[in-house]
Amino acid sequence: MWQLMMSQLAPRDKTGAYIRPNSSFRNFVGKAAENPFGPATGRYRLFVGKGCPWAHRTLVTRALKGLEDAVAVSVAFPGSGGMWELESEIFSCKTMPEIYQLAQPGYNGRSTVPVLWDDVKGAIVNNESSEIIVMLNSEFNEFARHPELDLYPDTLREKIDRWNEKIYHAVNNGVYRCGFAQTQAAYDVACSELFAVLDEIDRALSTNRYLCGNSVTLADVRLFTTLFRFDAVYYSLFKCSLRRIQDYQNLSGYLRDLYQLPGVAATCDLDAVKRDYYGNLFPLNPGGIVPAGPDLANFLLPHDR
Ligand SMILES: N[C@@H](CCC(=O)N[C@@H](CS)C(=O)NCC(=O)O)C(=O)O
Repeated sequence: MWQLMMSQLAPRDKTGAYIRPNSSFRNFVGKAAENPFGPATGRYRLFVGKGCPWAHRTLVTRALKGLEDAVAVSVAFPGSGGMWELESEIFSCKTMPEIYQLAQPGYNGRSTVPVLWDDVKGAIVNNESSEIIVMLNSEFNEFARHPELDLYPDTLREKIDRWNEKIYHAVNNGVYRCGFAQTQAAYDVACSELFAVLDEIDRALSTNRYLCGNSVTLADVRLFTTLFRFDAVYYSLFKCSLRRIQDYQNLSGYLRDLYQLPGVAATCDLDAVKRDYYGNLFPLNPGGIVPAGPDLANFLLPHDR
């Protein structure tokens, strides 16, 4: 029964390792004359879930760039039947699957968040967080309160991309590879890769304030949303339990440093994170009981970075 439930929750390969499905809407907002998705204020919105680390990346980038007035947000929460339900009905839709059907009738992939949505065309621009944050960084500068902040500068791109590739596989998706592993062997591989890369990052952070030097980049944004959930959720629910982020000399302060950047804390909702994970991944936590700790005040301690 557990195998059956897990296979519905998490696609796997023949070794029992989790495989994340590809995102299917991959358009870009941009100024080119032939691009139907031109930059504008008040035209685009993000559909997000507060618990979701991928959606959280888009909220952090929107906050750091100061795009709160330019790009709207619609919040979804996990409803019955494992689908995202919208906090308030919009375009006559109550759920994310309905939003996907509105954009593409007959769509039969997964209805994930985040989604970058075009209110004018009634279309999904993109549902891949790593691409949405690149657009939010560079294509909305005329409407941003912090256009000068470049989270993906040309000079650092190679370095950022290198970290991103490593961190996506071992950490961002790595925690899911631990939690959704369906054999001991698949879990063992994912867990040792996860902690090898966390150890490597901790070493790099002993000489650098951020992953790529003294300024925050998209590599930090992408890592942050996984670290924020780590001790509260992944450590226990996903069995990522060799070490906590709090136990790392540099990663612990680095996490607090990012949390304390202007605008970031407002995007963080640990109660929603815990409720979403512990309450909705039935095969991993059948009773749905949400643990009490850890204390959110930890994030406000001095970061000493
Ligand atoms: N590749 C996507 C992944 C997004 C994703 O997996 N979102 C999860 C929530 S954390 C989701 O909406 N899952 C619903 C489902 O798979 O049906 C991205 O990074 O944007």
